[in-house]
Amino acid sequence: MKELINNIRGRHLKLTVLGSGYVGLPTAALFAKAGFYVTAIDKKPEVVTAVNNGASHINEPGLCELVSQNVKAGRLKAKVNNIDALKVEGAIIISVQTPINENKRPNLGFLIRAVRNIGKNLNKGMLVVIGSTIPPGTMATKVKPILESLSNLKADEEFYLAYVPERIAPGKALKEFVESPRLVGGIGNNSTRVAAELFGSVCKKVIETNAAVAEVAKVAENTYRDVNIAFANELALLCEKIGVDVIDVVNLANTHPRVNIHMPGPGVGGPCLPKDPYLLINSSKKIQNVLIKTARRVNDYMPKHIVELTLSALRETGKDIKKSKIAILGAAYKNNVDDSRLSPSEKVSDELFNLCGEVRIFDPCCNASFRVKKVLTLTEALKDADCLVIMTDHKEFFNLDIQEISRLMGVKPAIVDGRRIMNNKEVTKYFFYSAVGLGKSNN
Ligand code: SAJ
Repeated sequence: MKELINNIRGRHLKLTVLGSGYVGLPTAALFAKAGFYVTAIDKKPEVVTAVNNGASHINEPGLCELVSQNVKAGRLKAKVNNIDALKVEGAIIISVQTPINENKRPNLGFLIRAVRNIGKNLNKGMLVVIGSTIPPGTMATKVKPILESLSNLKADEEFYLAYVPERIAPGKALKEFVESPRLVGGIGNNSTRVAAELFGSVCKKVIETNAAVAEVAKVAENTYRDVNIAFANELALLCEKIGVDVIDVVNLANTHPRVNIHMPGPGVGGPCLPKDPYLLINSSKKIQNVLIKTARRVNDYMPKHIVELTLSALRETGKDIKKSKIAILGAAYKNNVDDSRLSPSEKVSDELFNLCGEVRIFDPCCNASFRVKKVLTLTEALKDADCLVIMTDHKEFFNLDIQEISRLMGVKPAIVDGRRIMNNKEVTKYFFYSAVGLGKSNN
């Protein structure tokens, strides 16, 4: 253990990061920046080629520069995933995807395959870190026994094993990797110590715990956010019926020192929040998990609500739905990212595509267009459109020129604001305006 810690302190430790995606590549690049010799492994040859050419396949602020600098300095290289690439020494951080299947059950196939391959090549004194989000209990019941039985080595004594969940949000990955306190949960005290030493060389603050607690804490964080957003969304639906604006309500309620209601919106997307609550509840079949499941249902309903608001806006403005032209702003699952994974915009685009005459989508950050027509400018999106549907709050969509938009759109234009980025008073002068949580006042 002393030798491993000295190797970390002296930056002699060889580090491998398995999975070079949204989390793995920033991880590899930041450890290389801290002075380690890092090999990033990925199953996609094009990702490996890009990294070895000093580029990043992910659009993350600062990442391309960081990859380029460290490849040039000889501290970062990439390899295609195969059994030879996994014959590693030093430490390995596993950052592969852990999705859910159609039945909302965790699919740990990628992780277990990786753990098996590492187990077959594990050497005495190595550190194995799991960074992927996992269902509670996975370290003790799956990862540890697989590694021990395939290597014939004892965890926490002959090799070290820790769960160190990531906490980075796309768009702020590099900053959050360094600045967010990092949970380090070893399978035993030695493993916690060694992993804390490694992550402490890049992260400003590490919090030592054990693997079992870290597993639950990680999925609890994302489930808390999902449940909070579901509450905001349900409040929004209520405010529409009551006749008040949910934004006023949330802002006022949040002046209470112990209240922090999140923002309602057109649904919850991305690679984590729609999935992680299921990783948490799948860990026990004995409990009904009514709250967490209901929150998921509320958030999953929101894209449907946006479609209903759109259809009702078209009716109110006297349009024939089947002939109507719709302009959708935003394909990304959240603001200022190019990521469309599980984006609520996909569900809205698909439904409107089935119901309306023509649907176009414009997103200055993200290439996805789902089943609908992608346009490259706002003007193209708006031309003669009957309804503008705002799905993502990219900075480019703030301060739109309302008069110019109304001039470009068809007669009696409508706006459905899923992100509450429009100024209610100004927009209603030119448009039929409806928005998530905006109740029409009776007084
Ligand atoms: N959203 C709302 N209202 C809000 C906040 C978010 O509707 O008030 C929506 C967003 O528009 C988006 C979805 O929720 O569609 C998820 O966005 P997000 O910003 O909450 O989260 P992610 O998926 O980008 O990143 C989350 C983060 N977790 C928490 O904030 C607790 C991040 O720190 C994690 O590292 C990441 O999940 C992960 O990988 O687990």
